[in-house]
Amino acid sequence: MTSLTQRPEWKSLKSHKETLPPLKELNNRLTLSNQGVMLDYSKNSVTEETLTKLIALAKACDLEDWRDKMFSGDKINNTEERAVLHTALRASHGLTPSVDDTLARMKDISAKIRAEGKITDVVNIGIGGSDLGPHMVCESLKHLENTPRVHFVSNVDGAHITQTLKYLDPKTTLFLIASKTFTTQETMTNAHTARTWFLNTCSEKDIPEHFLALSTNKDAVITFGIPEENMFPFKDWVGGRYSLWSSIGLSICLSVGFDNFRSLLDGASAMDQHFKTAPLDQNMPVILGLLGVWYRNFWAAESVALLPYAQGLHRFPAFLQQMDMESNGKSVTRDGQSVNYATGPIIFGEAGTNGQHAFYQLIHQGTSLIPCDFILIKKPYNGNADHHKKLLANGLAQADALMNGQTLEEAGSDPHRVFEGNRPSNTIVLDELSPFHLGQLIALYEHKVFVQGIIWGLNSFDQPGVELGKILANNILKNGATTPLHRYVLEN
Ligand code: G6Q
Repeated sequence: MTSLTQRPEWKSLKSHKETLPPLKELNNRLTLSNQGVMLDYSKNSVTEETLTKLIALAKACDLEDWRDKMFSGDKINNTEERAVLHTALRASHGLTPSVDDTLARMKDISAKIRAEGKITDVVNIGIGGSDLGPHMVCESLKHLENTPRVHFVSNVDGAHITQTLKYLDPKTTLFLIASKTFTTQETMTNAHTARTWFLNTCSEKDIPEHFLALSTNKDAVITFGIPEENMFPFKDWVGGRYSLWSSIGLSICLSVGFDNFRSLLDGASAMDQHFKTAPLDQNMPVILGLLGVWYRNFWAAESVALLPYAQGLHRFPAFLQQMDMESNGKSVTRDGQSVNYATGPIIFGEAGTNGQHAFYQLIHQGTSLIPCDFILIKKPYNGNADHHKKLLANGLAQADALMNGQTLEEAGSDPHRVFEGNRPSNTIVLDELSPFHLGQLIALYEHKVFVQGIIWGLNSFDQPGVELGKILANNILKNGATTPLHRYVLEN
């Protein structure tokens, strides 16, 4: 395989960059849309020619071929020898019988629990992919009718579970032990603590009514004491950070009802269809991904700010941090060769307008180029039109300010008030914060990350970088302190 930086398409982008006029002189009008999700990418340092060259790079990297391999279940996660088929979880009914069966069970149990009203609180115990996705979605859809209440416990810090359980009643609490492997230290520790707390008031025979397992590991679930009929399985081709679409999403069904969960899946499926069928130059995830490569590799941008102007989406940056950084934070290619180019950027963000009063200073006037994604919701979802207008005006204004800046003259000759401008951003607009549009948004970013992984030649579906620390933590637990710092911290 030709090395990425040796490709003529790469070299041509490099020289092309030097010929570009400043962003604020470009007057781009670039938009794409799909079923109520609109991407405005006008405020980017690109011309039609840049986009053509980026598409040529994608073609040279066989993007379409890799995309088709993913959808058809080839084992593209080569280091773990697994297919990558989260898209099959949200495809229309009848495609995969095991998926349909689990979905039917999720529908039944969520309808029953919501109708009976005996369970007031659901506690999802999971971490990483078994926490971030469902947590983010439940927060995003809080404006819908959401009973029972859902809580998420992830950290092994005992404070997390203790503070969560403090005001709960074991008799009306349902625990979801969400773990693909059912061996994760944090989750199993919290699950055992939850069980002990529960048994202080209730008895073993009550466990089936209060503990469900969302997992692939039947033996471990049964050993823990949860009967098989309380287990909601999924397959090994569902990666942790792509698992909210599987039974790991049961907290979502319980919180907002199965119909809304189905609508979330349908939205993601609509974006899958778009990704699969739209020509590359009209394909939202492809364009977003290529713009990311453009800034990361040709403008040396080290980070990307994700700025949702919606309080509901306040966990979206955290969710996407895992999605992007765990997938593409790698420095060897699929075949184990070291890369000589930059790969995944640092993702950070905060719900607008809070971020404006915190770190936007650096984005506007700092010395780093930080491409931004603004996410706006057209329709107020909180019933308060006045607040919503202000929210949207702020988001739009920030993007304008980043691009246009403020000259010394406009700043009244005060150099502290000069904004150089020419700072790029995308604006993604959802018609509403509905489950369908949220599903589309999540899938849009999943595929964006996929596109970038393909260009960089990475396996975006493993996460070996998180293993070493886990092993060392277990060694410390087993062998005790071995360095002065260990002793200082561990020995009282
Ligand atoms: C995600 C990762 C990781 C995983 C957690 C939890 O892609 O694989 O974040 O989700 O480590 O794993 P379990 O679900 O197995 O507990």
